[in-house]
Amino acid sequence: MVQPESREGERVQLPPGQRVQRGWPVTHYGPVPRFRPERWEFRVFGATADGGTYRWRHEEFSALPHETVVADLHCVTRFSMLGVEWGGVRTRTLLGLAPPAPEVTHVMVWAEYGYSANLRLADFTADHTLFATHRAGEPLTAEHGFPLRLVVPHLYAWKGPKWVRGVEYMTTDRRGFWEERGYHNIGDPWREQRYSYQEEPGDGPEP
Ligand SMILES: Nc1nc2c(c(=O)[nH]1)N[C@H]1C(S)=C(S)[C@@H](COP(=O)(O)O)O[C@H]1N2
Ligand SMILES: [Mo]
Repeated sequence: MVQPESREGERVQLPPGQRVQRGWPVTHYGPVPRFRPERWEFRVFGATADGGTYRWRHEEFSALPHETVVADLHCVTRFSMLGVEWGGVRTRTLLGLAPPAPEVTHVMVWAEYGYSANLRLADFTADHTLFATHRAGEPLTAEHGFPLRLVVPHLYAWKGPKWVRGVEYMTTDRRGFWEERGYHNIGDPWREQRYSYQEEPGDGPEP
């Protein structure tokens, strides 16, 4: 295997225009929310198969099957972190517990203060996509998204809301927070899909 920090490794593992970041910077818009366990709930709503809304309190969510995923993180501001170990609940697990209606094509992932990110259903349900509660075996810190953040390793990291509170199943696409503010609707770092002006027909919702 190629050493991750060698030049060769960077060429192989880094999407175009990215560089490796050592340490773990904090990147987000707005303040860090305070976690209030008695008020916290995780909600799956919108076009569910049975039309109902699913809710988990914090202790219920914490009891869901826990898995580990090792993945890279690519921020659109051009830094990447390689080989981050995340622990949490895979989106596939959640999908099994809260099945979407057959017409669902996209999801909106919602976080505290109304932050949101839209994803194609296939990106949301990718094998390595998970709701992370831990990093390298330790609970997330407040500024990194405690108690819960979404990790979508194959897309730019703005597609993974920190302080996530719910998922909306959608039957059409709709732009999320950064997608409304000039960022690419899909956000694939390997194709360098950074900005909305790069979108091609079919990449985003009809204007
Ligand atoms: N709620 C929320 N989640 C967010 C953001 C944000 O502004 N708000 N920024 C995203 C961006 S652009 C990045 S690069 C990652 C950064 O995660 P980190 O601060 O843990 O490194 O969080 C993502 N999740
Ligand atoms: Mo980012």
